[in-house]
Amino acid sequence: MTREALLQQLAAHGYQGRVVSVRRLEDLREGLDCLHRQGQFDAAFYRARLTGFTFAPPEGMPEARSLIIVAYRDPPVRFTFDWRGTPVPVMVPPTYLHSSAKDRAVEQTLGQLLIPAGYRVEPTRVPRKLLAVCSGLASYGRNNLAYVAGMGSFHRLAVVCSDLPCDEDDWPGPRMMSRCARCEACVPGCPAGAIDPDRFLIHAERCITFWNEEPSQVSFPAWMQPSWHNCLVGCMHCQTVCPENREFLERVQQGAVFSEDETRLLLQGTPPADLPGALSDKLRGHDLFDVVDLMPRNLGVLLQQEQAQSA
Ligand code: B12
Ligand code: SF4
Ligand code: SF4
Repeated sequence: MTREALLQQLAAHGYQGRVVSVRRLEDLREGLDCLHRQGQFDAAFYRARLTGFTFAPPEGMPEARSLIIVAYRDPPVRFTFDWRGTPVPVMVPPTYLHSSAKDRAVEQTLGQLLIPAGYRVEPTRVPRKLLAVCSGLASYGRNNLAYVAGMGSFHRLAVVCSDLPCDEDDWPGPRMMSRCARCEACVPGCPAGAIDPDRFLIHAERCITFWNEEPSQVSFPAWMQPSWHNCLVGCMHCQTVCPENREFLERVQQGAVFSEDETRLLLQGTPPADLPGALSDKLRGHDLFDVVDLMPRNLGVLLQQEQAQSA
């Protein structure tokens, strides 16, 4: 199996991918370390979100030769929560729902292609955007998201290590989308001011996502205006204003509808074990079970906004 043959087979499954040498793990480490040494990261953000990467081959695969990065389409999902007589649409952005199962499907496809040829694959935890961009699979938007041709930013990235040989690779390095040279829409599009016109790196500690992914006992900071919230978890402002995503914006999947009684139970923070069976099944089926504990805060602020607007 050659790299070219593998990428062709991935394309037949609707995936886009790149294969680079495992030595690139060092480049990825240096990419982050360099910014850290320059003091570009908020200390609490760095500790919480950027210290869990692995920049060595997986323990079970010391002979790893390559990193394989794959992008697959992943649309946003619109749920409906009935509240005070009104059906309120609530978005969940790409990458959150069924992500483990979808990543496993990528790993299985890679296994089916590589194992018969005598190679192995193992998942690994690396900075995925940096790898996608530096390998030439994606480009950075000014909003710091990775954009893939034909997918915009509405995709998810999966990475595995393999012993598939890859001594020579393409590594164009970090680059920004050409459209961003003549556009700044995401700068005012981010209500939190996380996208700084004077530096490329966003201020992650101001990103709404950084806060609404935190456990429910963490309150939103006082400077964060309730009207800025727009998703059950995560945020889509800088992706929806982006002209590069225009053709993908309508490709929204319909999620479940939650009745007024179900919405009330979720807002009240009912412990998952005490939820009625039908509601638990609905949440599990839509992969929302893991965000149930965030709902009193995250859904609460969205429904309050809806009410304030309709008053
Ligand atoms: C930490 C993290 C966050 C943090 C910090 C985000 C950030 N921009 O760093 C928080 C919680 C805020 C966050 C938010 C979001 N995230 Co996030 N996040 C991650 C995580 C775990 C690591 C990202 C990382 O390495 N950050 C560190 C920074 C330094 O890396 P970087 O952004 O690539 O920065 C590089 C460039 O800036 C470059 N660089 C520096 N200077 C310059 C100058 C120029 C000109 C150029 C071109 C480049 C360049 O160097 C930096 C690296 O050294 C990854 C998962 C993973 N394993 O990779 C998901 C991930 C990146 N996030 C993802 C998503 C979807 C989001 C959100 C859109 C969530 C949402 N849907 O609501 C928001 C978007 C926020 C934003 N505008 O970036 C996706 C990416 C999807 C995509 N299309 O890019 C990932 C891959 C996770 C996933 N579930 O698939 N996230
Ligand atoms: S995800 Fe939201 S808060 Fe974060 S940078 Fe984009 S618009 Fe700003
Ligand atoms: S909104 Fe404009 S500047 Fe921002 S990422 Fe999209 S194209 Fe680039």
